[in-house]
Parts: sequence; C-alpha cells; structure tokens
Amino acid sequence: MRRRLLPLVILAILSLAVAAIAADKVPPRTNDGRNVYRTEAVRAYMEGFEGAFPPAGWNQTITNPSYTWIQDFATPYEGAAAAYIPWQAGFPQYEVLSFDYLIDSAINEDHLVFATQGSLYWAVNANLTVEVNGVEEYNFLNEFTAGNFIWDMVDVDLSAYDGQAVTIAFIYAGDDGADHYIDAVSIDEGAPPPPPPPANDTCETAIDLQEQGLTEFTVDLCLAANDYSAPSGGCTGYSSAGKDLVYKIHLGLGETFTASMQGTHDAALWLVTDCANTAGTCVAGADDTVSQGYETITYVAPAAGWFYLIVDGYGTDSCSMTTVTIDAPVANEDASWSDVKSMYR
Ligand SMILES: [Ca+2]
Ligand SMILES: [Ca+2]
Ligand SMILES: [Ca+2]
Ligand SMILES: [Ca+2]
Repeated sequence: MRRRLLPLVILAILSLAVAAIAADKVPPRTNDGRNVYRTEAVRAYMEGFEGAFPPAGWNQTITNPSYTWIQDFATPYEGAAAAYIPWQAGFPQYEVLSFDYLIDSAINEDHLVFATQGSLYWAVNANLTVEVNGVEEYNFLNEFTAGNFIWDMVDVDLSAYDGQAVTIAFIYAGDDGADHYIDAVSIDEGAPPPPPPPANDTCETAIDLQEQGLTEFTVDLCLAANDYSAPSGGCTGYSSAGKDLVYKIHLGLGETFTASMQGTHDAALWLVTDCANTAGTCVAGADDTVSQGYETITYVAPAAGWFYLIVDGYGTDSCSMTTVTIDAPVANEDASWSDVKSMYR
C-alpha cells in the first residue's frame, strides 16, 4: 500500500515545485538547460567572461554598486564563467555592460549572438535590453521564448549597422526583478547552425538509466527528432508524433519500474521491448493529461530483459523542456517468492 501511495506523494511534491517556479528569482543550480553547439570557427568576435571583469575593452556603468554586473562561476553557459547580475528591490538598478565594435562589412559579420537566461515573470519589473548606438535592438521580456531560467541563444541582426563603429550595450534596468545572466557574446556571420540531435535521439543509442544513475533530469526535447509514434488505440491511447528521446533500463523478473514526465507540451511516455519494432512492442504507455500534466507509467516486468522508455509528445513535432522522474526498480516480493516456490516444486 505504501508503495502505491509513493507516486502520488512524489506528484504532489513536484506539483508544489512547479507552482513555485514562476516566482523564482534565481535559477536552479544546474546547467541542464544549456544548449552549447556553437564553434569558435564561425566567430569573428567572442567574449565568454572567463577572464578579467569587465573584460578588456568593455565598459561598465554602475548605478547600484552592490547589485551590478559581476563575474559568476555557478551556472555558466559555456566555459567556467558568465556575466551575472543579482536582483534587488527598493534600489533601482540601471547597470550596463558595453563594448565598441567596428562591424566589418567585408566579411559580412552582421549578427550579434549571445546566450542569456533570466525570469520572464520578473522581467516586467527589471528587464534586459540590448542597445546598439543607443537604439534598442533586443528586449528580453518581449522576445525571449525559452522560458524562465533556461539558457538560450539570442540572435540580433546587425546588418543595418554594416560598416559602422558601434557601441553594443547590455542593459539591466528596473527594480525588484530577478537574477539575470549573459554569456558567449559573439559577433559573426549569421544565425547559428541547428544543433546536432541528442545522442539518444533513437532507440539504438538509448541512454542507460541505471548506468548513468538518472533518477530525475531535465531534457530539451526540442533538440530531438520525431522518430517514433505510439500505436494509436493501444499503448498511450493515442499516436505520439512529438519529438522523442529514448532511455533504456534492464529489469529483473517481477521488478516494478515507474517513470513520469512533465513539460509544457502535451507529453506522452511509453515503454517498448524492441527497438526494431517500437509500435508493435509497447508494454506500457501514458497520455492521460495535456500541457503541463504529468504522464506516469508503472510496469512490472514479466521476465528479465531490456526495456526502452520513449519520452515523447502527442502533437506533431511537439516538444518542450521536460522533466523526467524515474523510480528505482523495486523487486516484487510476491513474484520473487513464487519463483522460489516454483524452483522447489
Ligand atoms: Ca563563459
Ligand atoms: Ca527521436
Ligand atoms: Ca514521437
Ligand atoms: Ca499528454
């Protein structure tokens, strides 16, 4: 009985955690959300905030000396450090990091690309903007789409400034906002290339949950491709044309495996036994809720073997930053006992 209640207790705790996310003023101390795929080769200019701060050639305008831009080593996007500003209430902040740059039209280096994370919820109070020669070219509150405290790349088209010497300023301004970060500021020739698919995009390269010790993790399904769809009717009850990633686990006879997933898309979670025939070997599936809902499967292995967990979504190419929770397999004492009995029969 206690075991049956455990998933409900976990769900209740997770629900409380999710309810608190909107109001967080600092990010989780994890880099799960980062998405590093740029290479040095495409950069005409790159500043990663790894050395002196502010970096050589940069200027800093300080209004609130105790709460201005500093170097931070806790959650860099790349390398070991990022530029970080802590939030403050009651003393308005207008804190600027800027640098001058001659945009070379000859090599067409006309995009400003940088990584940032902050809280869209609190950006209403204190926001990050980027000004080029005093003209606002980027507004975090209006333009950032990845969500609260998720590192993402921002691409600002500077082609209007081709051939000009410009001052590029990162401005955090307001009162009672949230922590904010920038990193990997570069100027180069255009939009970053699409990221490579995650290593476990397909069943053949599924990540071993036990080998990696994964019990709860966050993963960006939007970096994956849609390779598998559950058979409509059975399994999850619906097809699953969303982007998917695959994890595997080896279960002993009678072991109980419980997994859940939750994201902002309409999630779907299913368990199969054969990579070559996923649609025909689904043994457990869940698509019981919509956006933000938890999908949970519990399965008791009828025989020892490998099982493949497909973390998926209902809608075509749907995806989101998704949290997956795995309960360590629990041996079923009744099954084990009956096995023992059968051995002596
Ligand atoms: Ca860095
Ligand atoms: Ca996939
Ligand atoms: Ca799919
Ligand atoms: Ca669902």
